Amino acid sequence: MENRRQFIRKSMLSALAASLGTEIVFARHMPDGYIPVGLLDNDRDALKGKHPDMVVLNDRPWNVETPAHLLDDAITPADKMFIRNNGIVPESIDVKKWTLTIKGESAKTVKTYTLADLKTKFKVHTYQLTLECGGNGRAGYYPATSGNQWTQGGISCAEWTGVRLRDLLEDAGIKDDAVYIGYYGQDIHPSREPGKVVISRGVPIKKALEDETLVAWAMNGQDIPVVHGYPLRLVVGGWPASVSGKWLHTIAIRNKVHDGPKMTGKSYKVPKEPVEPGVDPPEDQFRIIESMPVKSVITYPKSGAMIDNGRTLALRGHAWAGDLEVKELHVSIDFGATWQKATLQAPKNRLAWQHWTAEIRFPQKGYYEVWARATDTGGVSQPMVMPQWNPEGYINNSCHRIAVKIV
Ligand SMILES: Nc1nc2c(c(=O)[nH]1)N[C@H]1C(S)=C(S)[C@@H](COP(=O)(O)O)O[C@H]1N2
Ligand SMILES: [Mo]
Repeated sequence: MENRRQFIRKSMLSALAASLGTEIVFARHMPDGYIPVGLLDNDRDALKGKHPDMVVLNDRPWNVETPAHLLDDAITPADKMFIRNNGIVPESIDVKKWTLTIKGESAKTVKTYTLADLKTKFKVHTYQLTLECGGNGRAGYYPATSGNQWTQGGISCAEWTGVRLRDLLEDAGIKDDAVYIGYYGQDIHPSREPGKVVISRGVPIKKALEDETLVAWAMNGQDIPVVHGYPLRLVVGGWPASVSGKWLHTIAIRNKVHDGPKMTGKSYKVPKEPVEPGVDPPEDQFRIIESMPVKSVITYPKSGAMIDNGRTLALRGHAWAGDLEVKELHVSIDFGATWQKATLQAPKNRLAWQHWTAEIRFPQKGYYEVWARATDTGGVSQPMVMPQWNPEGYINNSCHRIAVKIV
C-alpha cells in the first residue's frame, strides 16, 4: 500500500514540476493534494522571456512596466514590452480553430474568418505603432489616485503585421448608422465566471477606418507573444492602449458608443472641465479619452548616471503625440530655465514614435537633472511637472526627468 501511495505521490510531483517548468525544491514538505500557487492560473507564463529588470506592479492581473532605460531600442522587442492585463490570459489557445467574427447592429452581414482567411484573402500591412496605457504616469499625480502606479514604462512601439480593420469591416458591410466598433477578447475574468467579459472597449468608426488600424497576427516579424494577445490582436496606435484588444475573437459594429466593460462608468475617462485636485465629479461630467497627449522619454543614460567632468553626454530617447506628430524636442539641465533643441527624426510611419538625440555639456561638477520636453504639430508642449489632475489618474504626460552626477 505504502509503495503505491509513494508511487502516486512521486508521479504527481513530477507532473507538477513539469507544468511549472522546474523542480519543486521542497516538494517533500508539500502536503498531499496541495496545489502549488504557481499553478492556480495559467498566468504563471506571463513573465516567461521577459527581461529580468522589468518591474512588476501587480501580479493578479499582471501589470509589468519597462524601466525607461530599457526602452532604448528603436523598436520595442517582446522581452521589454510592458504588460497590462485586466484578467487572466486565455487557457488552451487552439490557433487552428481560432476565428474572428464581424457582427453588430450596424454590420450588413455577419462574417467569420479563420486565421488562414485573414492571411490570404486580404492585403497584408506592417506598421510601427505606439501603444501607451492610459494610466501611464499615474504615479506622478498628487494627490495620489488609485490603480496601478505606472511611472514611465507603460509605453511600447513595436512593428505590427496584419490586415486593415477597414478591409474586414467593408467586407462585412457597414451600415450608414455605424458610430463605433467594440472588440471582444478571449481572456478570462478574474472571478473565473464563465462568459464574463473583463474588458471590451472600442473606438469611433472614423478611427477604426484609418489605414493604420490593424487586426494583427505578428509582432516584430514573429507570432504575437501569448501575453500580448496571441494569436490575434486589434492594434490602434496613438490612443489609450486599452482599445487595442488582445486575444481578439469578435468585433461588433455598433450604432451607438460601445458600452462593453471598461467603456462605461469613469474607466478611461477624464473630467470634461478641469477639476481641483482631489475633486471627483459625477459620471456625466466625464469624457472618453481619445488621442493620447504629446510625450517623450529619455532612454539613455539611465537615471543616476555618473559622467566624467568635461565629457559631452549624448542623450537619446523617443517622443510621440497620439494622432499627431512631434514637431520639436527640447532638453534642459537647469530645471527648465533654459532649453536646448534636440535632433528629432521623422516617424517610420504615422503613429510610430520618433527618436531624438542631443549632445549636452555640463558647466561644472555636481548634481543635475536632465529634462526632456516634446512639442506636437499643434504647438502643444508637455507640462514640466504635473498636468491637469484627474480622479482616475490618466494621461500624465509630464516631462521625463533623470538625475545625472558630473564627477
Ligand atoms: N483582451 C484584452 N485586451 C487588452 C487588455 C486586456 O486586459 N484584455 N488590456 C488593455 C490595456 S488596458 C492595455 S494598456 C494594453 C496592454 O497591452 P500589452 O500588455 O500588450 O502591452 O492591452 C489592452 N488590451
Ligand atoms: Mo491600459
